[in-house]
Amino acid sequence: MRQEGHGVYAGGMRKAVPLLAVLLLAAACGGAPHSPQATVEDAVVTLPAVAGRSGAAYFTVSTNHGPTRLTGITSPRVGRIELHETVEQNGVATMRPIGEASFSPDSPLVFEPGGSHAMLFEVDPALRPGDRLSLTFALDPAPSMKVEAEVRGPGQAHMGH
Ligand SMILES: [Cu+2]
Repeated sequence: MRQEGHGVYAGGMRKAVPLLAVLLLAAACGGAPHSPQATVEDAVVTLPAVAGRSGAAYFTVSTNHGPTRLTGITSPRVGRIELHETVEQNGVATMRPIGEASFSPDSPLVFEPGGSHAMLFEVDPALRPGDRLSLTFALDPAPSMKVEAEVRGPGQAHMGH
């Protein structure tokens, strides 16, 4: 990022995503030659099968720099989001909340059906398949990442919910 571009860049970003703009500027101007930066890909949200039940989110997070932790996810249209892992007990797959999830440049974090996933509670009932849902990933030490997840119907199975 070139020095003379900063003012224009910050002004353009301020209306839409002020926090992200600040973080990006901090990353660009902080002086660290290799600032941690995470990337969220393939973010998909499946809606609750029945209104009022939980939905789920799946995604892949990678980083360019050292051990990184995903410490939470928030969305303006979801009341509460938990990180869950799926474990097999006595031959039955069950899930349990985890406070955070770790990954590294060699080993991206993959949340997928049947494995680890994010559970969405109190999902905005106005959300429809084909919509986009804003998710903000809280990361450490990489700056937070905001993505627009693809919203799908409940058919894309999430076993056990
Ligand atoms: Cu779950």
